[in-house]
Amino acid sequence: MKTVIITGASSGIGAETAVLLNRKGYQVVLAARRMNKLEKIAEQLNEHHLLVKVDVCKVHEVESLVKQTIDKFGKIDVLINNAGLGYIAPLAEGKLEDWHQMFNVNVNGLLTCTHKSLPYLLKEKGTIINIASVAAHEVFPNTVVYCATKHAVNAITLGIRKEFRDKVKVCNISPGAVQTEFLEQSEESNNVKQMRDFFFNNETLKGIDIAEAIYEVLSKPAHVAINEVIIRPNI
Ligand code: NJP
Repeated sequence: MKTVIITGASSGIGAETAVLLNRKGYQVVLAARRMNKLEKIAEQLNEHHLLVKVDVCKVHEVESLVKQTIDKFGKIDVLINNAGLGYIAPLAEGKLEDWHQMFNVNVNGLLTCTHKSLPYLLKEKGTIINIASVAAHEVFPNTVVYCATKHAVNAITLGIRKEFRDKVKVCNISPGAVQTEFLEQSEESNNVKQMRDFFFNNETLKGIDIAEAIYEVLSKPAHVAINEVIIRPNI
């Protein structure tokens, strides 16, 4: 059985991915800060799972995540760097601590999880999936710093591919608007309201759409590496 660590598994894309991969036969390690949410999601999982309370910004907690995974399952085949957040505000109104937090979680957290898992991924010729964004490929007003974090994720993915070509597969999954808790982090404003009206249009993506794309990437034979997937609502 393959072992997958999913960060940010307490809601949205991460939660849907954990449930789908577990159903498809993976041993799943769900990592996030809100244990109560993880425990609720675990009601949908078989016994091949592990819940770990982790703030990806805390190096010792990520070390403990990796240790607990190895202690229970003995290996790591897949790391899904999904934990992330975005604050919606024009630069002129942005809070410095929000900008720093986005870089801490979306970039430094992803780097910490990658650094600590890499020795085990190399042993298994494993796969890293980075949840980037359409914001990794464009820059949108009101989300400039978020876009900068996702451009950094894109650079990290491209770099891993170049340095670890035949040793570890890596893929950027870049979603457009997905109906999750993503917008709940931001203070209410006209910009947030407009985005919510767009995001919760019935025709935008659901977490399961991204989970299925991740499963497809992971299902390819050893000689096939899908490195980039951009998924937008068909509107
Ligand atoms: O959002 P949400 P999504 N340490 O809020 C976790 C990207 N994306 O599923 O710790 C550990 O439901 C948080 O867990 P908790 C987006 O940038 C989305 O949409 O318990 N975990 C929660 O499980 C992100 O990279 C859209 O609070 C931390 C999870 O992150 C990924 O998709 C579009 C953490 C966030 O779940 C998943 O976000 C796009 C920390 N310090 C890219 N901080 C979209 N929704 O439209 C947060 O292009 N988390």
